[in-house]
Amino acid sequence: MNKQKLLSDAKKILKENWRTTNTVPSAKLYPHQWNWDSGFIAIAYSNFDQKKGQTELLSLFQGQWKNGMLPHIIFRARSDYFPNEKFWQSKISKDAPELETSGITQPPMQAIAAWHIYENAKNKTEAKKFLEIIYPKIIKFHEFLLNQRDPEKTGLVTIFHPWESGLDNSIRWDSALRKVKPKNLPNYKRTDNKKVDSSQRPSDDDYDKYVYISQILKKYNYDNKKAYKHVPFRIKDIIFNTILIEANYALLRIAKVLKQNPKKINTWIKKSEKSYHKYFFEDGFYYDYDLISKKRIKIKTIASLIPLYLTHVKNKEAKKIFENIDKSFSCQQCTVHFKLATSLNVSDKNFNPMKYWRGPIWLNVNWLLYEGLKKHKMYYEARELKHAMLDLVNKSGFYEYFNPNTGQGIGIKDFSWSAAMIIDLILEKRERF
Ligand code: 2M8
Repeated sequence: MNKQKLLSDAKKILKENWRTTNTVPSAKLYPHQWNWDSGFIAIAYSNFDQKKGQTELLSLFQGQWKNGMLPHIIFRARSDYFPNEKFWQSKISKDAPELETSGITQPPMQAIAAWHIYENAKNKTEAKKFLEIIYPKIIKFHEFLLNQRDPEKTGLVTIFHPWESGLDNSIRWDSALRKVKPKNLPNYKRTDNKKVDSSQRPSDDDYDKYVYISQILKKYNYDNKKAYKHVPFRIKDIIFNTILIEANYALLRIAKVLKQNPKKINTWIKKSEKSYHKYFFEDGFYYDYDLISKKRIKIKTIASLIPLYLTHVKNKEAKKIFENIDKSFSCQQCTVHFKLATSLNVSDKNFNPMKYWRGPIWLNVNWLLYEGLKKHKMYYEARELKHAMLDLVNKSGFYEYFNPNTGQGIGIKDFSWSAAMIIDLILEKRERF
């Protein structure tokens, strides 16, 4: 494998997807700024372009709402993407910012990315200035999440929409969505399924439900308190909350650099960690918790593996979680054995190697597992996973997701976070093998 060529191809993709202050996930399919994508992308920049990394993250906060929410999309350009700014109508909320945004959020990668920027910075003075600006904004976002999005007062965030999970049509949401019965839907036209083979994208039924849940949030002008009882999708999501806890650990490190009082952050971490096991753990596995049915969603998906990324999980427990990748996630019958975690356990009857978050391999979540393996000192396994990711992209290109049976790249090509993860894997200085 020619790593230098892979690296320069990856950088070229980020360069082509750069738009003045931020990077779009894909020029064709996702031509705006996305919340957690910008986090992964900023991590890549932290390795070779400190300034761009800082700008990427700061530009995201231009879309921050007055109540602290960081929206999942900031609309900066005209495009035919659906749902667009006219659909979201963010201005119906008293908290909306000047920029046009969506009305929901996504997993909070920003503190983690900001810490990568500081850690990798050539110019530490600049990086510290950047931390000074971004720290209160991130605190405000986490405050929003832990105050307004945790009415159950558990220390764990409740997501209101499958899009907030980032794993939109994951099979984890099927049982909750089955009970959602859309009515009075507005006329809308999907464009995503014209740009990518429609059989790979979420179904029209899924989209009706996504639109319907958004309509309910709009009905209450995005007032979380008022919408809470009416929104038909309320989930304690493992991936979202795992990222939040680790983001709070990153905030602690930032607070130390800035000599800020860490008391509030410590309290958040303690509370979240206390509830984590209680809500998510059953029969040796981690599952999301559905607040409406009051049950865990007992399907083994990539989400069950993500606790590996947690600092507070013991090394022994992390080992057990990782063994499951080998047992049920990486594809045993595949023509190419990539040993990467699939988005759904391969023996599930609904496993589909081609359909969006219902089977294919995604690089961002595998990168989280890779970071988790290092945290828990499983360096050999981490190295294997890293090489599998590099190998896959080297053979198949910078696609959005990959068929685990063949390694074929699917979804959109020249996808920013796939390029970003490869850049970080090649350039990271954190490797301690
Ligand atoms: C996908 O989600 C968007 C909606 O937010 C879509 O399908 O239109 C997801 O993979 C999500 O995690 C990601 O942030 C977004 C942009 O890459 O695309």
